[in-house]
Amino acid sequence: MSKALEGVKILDFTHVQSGPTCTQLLAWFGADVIKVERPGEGDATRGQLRDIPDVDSLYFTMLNHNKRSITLNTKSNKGKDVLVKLIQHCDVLVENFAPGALDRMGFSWERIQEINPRMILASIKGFGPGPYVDCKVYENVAQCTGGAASTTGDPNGIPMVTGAQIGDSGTGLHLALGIVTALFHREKSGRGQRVTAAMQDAVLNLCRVKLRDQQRLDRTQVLKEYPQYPEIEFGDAVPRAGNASGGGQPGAILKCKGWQKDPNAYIYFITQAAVWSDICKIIGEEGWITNPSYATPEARLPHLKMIFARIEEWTKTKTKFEAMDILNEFDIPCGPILSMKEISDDKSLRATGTVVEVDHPTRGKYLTVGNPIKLSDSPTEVTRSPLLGEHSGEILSILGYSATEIAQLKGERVV
Ligand code: CAO
Repeated sequence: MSKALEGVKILDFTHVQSGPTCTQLLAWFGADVIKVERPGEGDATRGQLRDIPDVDSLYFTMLNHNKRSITLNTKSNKGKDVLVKLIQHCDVLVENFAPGALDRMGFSWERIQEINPRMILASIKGFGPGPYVDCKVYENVAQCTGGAASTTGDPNGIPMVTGAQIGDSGTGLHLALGIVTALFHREKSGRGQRVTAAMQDAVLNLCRVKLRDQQRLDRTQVLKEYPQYPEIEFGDAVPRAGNASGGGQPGAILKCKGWQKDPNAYIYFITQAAVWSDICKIIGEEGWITNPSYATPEARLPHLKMIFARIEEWTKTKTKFEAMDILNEFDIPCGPILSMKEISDDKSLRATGTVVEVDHPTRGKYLTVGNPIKLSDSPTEVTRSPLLGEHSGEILSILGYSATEIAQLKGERVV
């Protein structure tokens, strides 16, 4: 069975996390991803957070599956010649260098178009045009500047970043969509185009509901779904909402049986309006079904803390999985707080290929997150990440270099 992106050739100039997330997805959909790395050291993440000496780190292996690796010194003249051939050979160049690095290398967008007018140039930068356009950016900077940190965390605490890598992997996902859209457009136009995704923009896009709330706050000076309501006065900006959903379906994290010893013995519980009467019956508060102070979502808003405290009395008598089973019988939306340990052992995630075991020649077996996007006619098979420069010879020969020329380039440390 052919893969959805089979035949698409990606010149992968990405490093660290944001760009590699994008090209890994394209590789999973069947694109031939050729990762270009500096001779000797390669992507810095190969050596970061190592758990086994001299072996590619999990950080690298888990972001670079299904790719080929060529080493190339793109600042040498011979390296630039190889790069020109790679640009002619490929459909998309993806990069997340610091602003201006590609230009300094001598490969501006104008030059790339001259070499290959069908080429799509896809870039991730920290910021779009504006005062910070030249700044280098890592994950948490993007979370802070994209609005996530100011709206995340304890209502009385400092701004908080989240473990979900919305700045890096989130932007990589956005860029991947931009690339396939540009490829689709190229079918009609015959020309490549520039695709850019700024990390600040991607984070903000994922924080869309908070900009919604900012405007609701501006107009009404109150956010009744937030934990500050009704006791605390709102300021002029959307506050941190703790674990409240802050949306139309109030929710909270509640203790479950064993919470005193297990830091993850909790469940997220949503008091969806449609199942309010079932919730009341389960916790033994049938009177709330008709009591005007509790009967409607609007009436419940000032009492949410008390309501969740009462529901917690019930959840504390069940394990998070028992509570999940009981609540789901009544279609009450909820979810146990799963630890990474529990997720690694989850049989259904293994069965769907969302958690995959991969074998690596120097590392041995390890777990990774597979493709979360499932295509019925183009299933993903996760293969290991390449060793540094593992495919240099075969890629150079595809580009037309002879064995003697390849040996020479290797001897001169161009590759
Ligand atoms: N051959 C020769 N030189 C190479 C090369 C190769 N194969 N690959 C990269 N280089 C050079 C670049 O040309 C650049 O040289 P100049 O500074 O002389 O132009 C140099 O290596 C360093 O590149 P960089 O500035 O991108 O790398 P850095 O480690 O200093 O910064 C990062 C890293 C991530 C902060 C920066 O790349 C960045 O801001 N990227 C955009 C935003 C982004 O993606 N951030 C997410 C990172 S994941 O958390």
